[in-house]
Amino acid sequence: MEKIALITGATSGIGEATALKLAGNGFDIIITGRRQERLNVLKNTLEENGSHVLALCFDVRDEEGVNAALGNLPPEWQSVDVLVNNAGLAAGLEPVQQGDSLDWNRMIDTNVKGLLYVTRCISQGMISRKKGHVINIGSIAGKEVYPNGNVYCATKHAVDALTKGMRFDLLPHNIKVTQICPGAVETEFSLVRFHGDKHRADKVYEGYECLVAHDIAECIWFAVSRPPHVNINDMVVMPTAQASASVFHKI
Ligand code: NDP
Ligand code: 8X3
Repeated sequence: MEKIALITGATSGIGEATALKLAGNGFDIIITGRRQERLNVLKNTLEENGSHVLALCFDVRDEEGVNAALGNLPPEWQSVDVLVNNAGLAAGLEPVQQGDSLDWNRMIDTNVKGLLYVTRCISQGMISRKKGHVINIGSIAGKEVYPNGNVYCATKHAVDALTKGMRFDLLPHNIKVTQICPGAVETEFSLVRFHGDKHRADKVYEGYECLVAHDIAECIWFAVSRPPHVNINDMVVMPTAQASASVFHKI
């Protein structure tokens, strides 16, 4: 087997682009997500290009499901070199006094607890092999707070804190920990945030050149491809036309 990368949330956007990028650079890939049909399509594409692929369909919010899927990997897939904690979402964009607790729970359970469940499972093997690389997909929303971003921003601030915490905990085990924090990337992110309202989602990306998922995949590859003694701690990556979460130069 080549080196192995496990990417959560590979059925769309940044995760899918990262699977393609790492596979193109010789990695065998474990792809995960909840949409089995999309996993099948991506697995076929990667295999046609010569990669070995394991597709695992589970919800990162389900602690038992995560443990069942990742705690019992087939022997040839157990030596995960790179974990990309990418699965995540925003749900809603309302002031906190109008917030929907279903949205809050989805974000907290996915972006924070899901990331923890997956990391605990996969880091065990990295610790016993004394090598590995955990890459957390944070956000500009983990560096600043914007109006109505409340709970999503809180979850990404949590990812920022967890990244720093993991770096301490995994330091004695020779495991790298990196955070990549994108600004606006055109994916299914806004469609999910606005509960399927395509018109509202499209507006987020109008009037300027936003990032695309491949731009972030390239940053992930840069971090992954550094020599063993170099760790990229944190990368904040924005469209040229974006200065902060809510300030854009739109034409
Ligand atoms: P997409 O909506 O395109 O992709 C999200 C991915 O996460 C999908 O593959 C989805 O798979 C997966 N996912 C969501 N919930 C779960 C769950 N409960 N269990 C398992 N998988 C899940 O959005 P992006 O690619 O943009 O988002 C990827 C990451 O990047 C997220 O963490 C997001 O917060 C972050 N980010 C995005 C930015 C942007 O502007 N797009 C900017 C900054 C950060 P499925 O539905 O099949 O389960
Ligand atoms: C996604 C970017 O600005 O919508 O994390 O929070 S933002």
